[in-house]
Amino acid sequence: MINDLNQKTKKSFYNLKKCPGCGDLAKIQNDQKLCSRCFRIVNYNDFKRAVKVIEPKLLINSLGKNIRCYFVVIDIFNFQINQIKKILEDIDPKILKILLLNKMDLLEKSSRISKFSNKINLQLKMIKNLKILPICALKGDKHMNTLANLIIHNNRDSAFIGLENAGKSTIIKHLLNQKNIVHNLISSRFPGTTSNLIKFKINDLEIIDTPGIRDENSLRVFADDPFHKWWTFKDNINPRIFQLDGGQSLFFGNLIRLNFISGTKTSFTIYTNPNINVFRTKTINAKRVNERSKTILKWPLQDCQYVNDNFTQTIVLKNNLNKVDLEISDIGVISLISKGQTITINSPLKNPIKVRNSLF
Ligand SMILES: Nc1nc2c(ncn2[C@@H]2O[C@H](COP(=O)(O)OP(=O)(O)OP(=O)(O)O)[C@@H](O)[C@H]2O)c(=O)[nH]1
Ligand SMILES: [Mg+2]
Repeated sequence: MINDLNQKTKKSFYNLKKCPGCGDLAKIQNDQKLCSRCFRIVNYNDFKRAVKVIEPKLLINSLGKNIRCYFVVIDIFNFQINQIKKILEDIDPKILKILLLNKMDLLEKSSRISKFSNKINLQLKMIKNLKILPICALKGDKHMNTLANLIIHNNRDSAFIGLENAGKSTIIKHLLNQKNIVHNLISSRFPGTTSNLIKFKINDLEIIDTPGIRDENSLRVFADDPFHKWWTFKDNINPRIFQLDGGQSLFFGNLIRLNFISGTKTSFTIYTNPNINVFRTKTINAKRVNERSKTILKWPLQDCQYVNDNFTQTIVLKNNLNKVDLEISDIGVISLISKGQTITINSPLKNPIKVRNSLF
């Protein structure tokens, strides 16, 4: 009898339903709108990462045949071009794809926007049915209005896909707010906020938010919890320039170290999170640097005094004087002129850095 009563009370107290914040099937208290995970993100800025890892191809297949347009969202300072190319290639070539270059507000000069989108267009010219649109979801700008018009004008059911934290949910929230559509969708600075598909209707068109694709080269996964709040930021990224000679190293906090092994004096232009401390030292002193800079190096790994030397990636650049970018997931981009230099990178991952033709 008591057991029966307990079960009845439990049943009426909790209901298993799809959380409108993250899309997860979760136990939600009857007097609450969100699951406990979303509630904690919204109210306490406290986060538990979803454990599911999503394969891009499986995600695209799971969206069904009704989708006639894919919005592929990227954070302009946090993507690797080959990874995006691969996602775009996984989509049926006959279907329209719109690449949304999000977080344009982080560029220090708005005049650079068209240069950036033209260059990315050139690098993705082999992808059929692709359009490119720079946007800033957070501030909403004329490009966001173009996006809203595009959705209505296209008259196609659409899905937003992309890496974790690229801004998919922020974009959809903005579109829903613009149309005065009531919703409880959440976005946050933590990667993996959305954990399942969430469907909305805008003017009878279906719009789907999806969980982010996890980046296999993500360096942020190694950061200790208290430092996650430093990872996203709302300031412009002002490039930091370092002139390096062979035999010098650059630390990015205590997470990675770039060593300039050989080559002529080179200018390294670094586009990275303003919270990341970048500093230079002689490579031979690199291991001792923690003695001098204990406080600088206590980020973003609490108990690690200097960059872990477990893995060393070696990059030998071509001697063709082209401008190239080193893409470093979760850290940003380093631009330099390719003059046959040899560079090594120490980090907790085997091969975290990829080289592309420069977008800057
Ligand atoms: N500076 C800037 N930040 C943005 C912009 N759009 C989104 N963000 C921030 O990026 C972070 C991630 O946004 P979300 O919308 O949750 O990203 P998501 O792609 O839905 O992430 P997942 O659900 O994890 O896949 C949040 O801190 C947003 O405030 C933008 O245009 N500019
Ligand atoms: Mg999301």
